Amino acid sequence: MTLTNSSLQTNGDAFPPRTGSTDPNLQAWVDEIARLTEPDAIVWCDGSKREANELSKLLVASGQLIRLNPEWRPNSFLARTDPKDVARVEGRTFICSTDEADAGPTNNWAEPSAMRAELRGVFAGSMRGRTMYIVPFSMGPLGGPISQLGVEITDSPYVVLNMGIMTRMGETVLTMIEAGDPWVHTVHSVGYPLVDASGITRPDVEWPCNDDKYIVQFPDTREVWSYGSGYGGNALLSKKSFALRIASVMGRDEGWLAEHMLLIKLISPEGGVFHVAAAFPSACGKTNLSMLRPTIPGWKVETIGDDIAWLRQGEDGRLWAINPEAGFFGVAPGTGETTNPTAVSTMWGNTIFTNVALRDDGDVWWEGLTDKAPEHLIDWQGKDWTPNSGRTAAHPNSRFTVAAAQCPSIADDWEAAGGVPIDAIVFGGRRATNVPLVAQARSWKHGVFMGATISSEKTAAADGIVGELRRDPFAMLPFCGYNMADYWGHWLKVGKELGTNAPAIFQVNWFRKGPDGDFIWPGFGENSRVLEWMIRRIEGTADAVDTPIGLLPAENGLNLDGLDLSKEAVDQLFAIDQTSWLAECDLTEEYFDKFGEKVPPALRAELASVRYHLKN
Ligand code: OXD
Ligand code: MN
Repeated sequence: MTLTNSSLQTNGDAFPPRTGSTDPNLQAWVDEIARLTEPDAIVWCDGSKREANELSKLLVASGQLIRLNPEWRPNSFLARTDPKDVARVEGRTFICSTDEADAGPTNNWAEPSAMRAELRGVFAGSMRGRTMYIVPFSMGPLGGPISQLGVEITDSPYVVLNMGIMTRMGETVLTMIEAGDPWVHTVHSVGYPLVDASGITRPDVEWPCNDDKYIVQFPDTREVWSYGSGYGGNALLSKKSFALRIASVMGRDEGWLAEHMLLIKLISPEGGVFHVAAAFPSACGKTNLSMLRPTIPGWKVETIGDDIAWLRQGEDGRLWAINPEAGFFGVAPGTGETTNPTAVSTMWGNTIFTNVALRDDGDVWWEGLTDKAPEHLIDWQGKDWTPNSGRTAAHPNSRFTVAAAQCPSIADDWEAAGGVPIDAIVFGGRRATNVPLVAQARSWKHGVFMGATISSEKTAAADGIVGELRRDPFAMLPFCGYNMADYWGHWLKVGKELGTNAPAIFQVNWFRKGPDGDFIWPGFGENSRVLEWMIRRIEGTADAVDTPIGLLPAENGLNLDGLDLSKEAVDQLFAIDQTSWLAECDLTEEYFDKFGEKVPPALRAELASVRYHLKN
């Protein structure tokens, strides 16, 4: 069965309420979790609009959601979290592979049976006084060849509402599971039971959570258990937990790739269509790039995904990709009328905002939405705020959850079941020094080396020594479900399979600074110039110069027409300083050494080649 609609939501009371499943495994699992967590009630979610409306009404009545003024923002809501539950908790995120070596030095590992015992302890009775929701979902278009199914059990109606936007959620998925499709098990509890073991009740709070948090992946059994947080990637288990951590392991075992990448379609002035997948660490403007408005005439960018891509070799031998998600869970601050007007239009309604500020007219605001802040707001913690308050009105990690289908730049075929063919893969970091605006990899292996060495300079003393490199290989550091060095090996293997069908690989850096400490490159819509160069390289119409670190645009190769950028500035954007690059190579060697024997020899060879060319 192939259905390609992003939303399974139907208007009416389309499905009679379920009391269970005919799939014995699913039913047994639900029974087991219910016995452990002792909820008051169990609801099987059908994904209908009626269900979403009822849940939002329930949350508004309990004070856990604020309905925004429907004149400005129809069917939209604001949630304010506990100040201790505002982001993903990497320190409490575990990869519980049977063998510790499979988690690798970049993940927290815990022995699976010991962790299961610990989880049984915290989950025991954790849903007392609450309703347990069974949320069936599909990652990717229903029935598509790259798609996968999952079920999340949660005691958070806020999570159910978000999952209804972020995934294809509902009854159809249950029928697919009952027809025998495989699925991933995920369990979530906010860890705030309303009744204790002796039967004493307590009232609910605006944002139930627990100081003790666990985000646990069991890659060998394809399971996720999350406890204590109701926030974002900690609680919407389809996203980082399934679509990256568990899916990366599925990809390793089955020969495909689950990546922290946006997906865009580029249309050239001649009508050529190209697809680009790009990996950037968190907070590097991924959503902005996925909705880019080119400044160069004749070019068009259409959105397919803003955060995650699943890539698999197609029957034609090329690499095809889908966005497994159905919505955006974007960072609000910095998303504004000038920086990303497309994202702002996407959120016209049907949006859940979390930890942004509330305007007096019942709409929302955050830093960067408009140049001028309103005179008065209620901040993300529910306190009065004015521009003189000396603190931000929205939390820096405040979010919007909105359906991708509402995005004005969404590509017509963004839900194509088989995905789109990938022409280029881009790796981006946030580097003040060394890394040029754009470089093309000489080969797939060189591209894997570029991905493995993505990094940013530490900027705050709290991060460590200022200027030291924070590594974020493939932008997957917190999201790779297995040993990072094995993951590099898997990428090399996929490249070998693709052979001459492999997409071109590029590295970009929008964040290089000049001697005055300012960013040299204007960024945003001007990044289209860099995309144009990549496409011209793929078409074979742009020249490049071979340098020790990759292929750079030839003199006048990058389209800078109409851009106020001096010759010195352009030179600084592409400067390769031998001394600092050799020093960086030493740091890369130290970094590789952390992974010991597992580092693929091909990557050590790439490092040796960069060093050799720098010296010769
Ligand atoms: C995200 C992240 O929330 O990468 O997407 O942190
Ligand atoms: Mn992300």
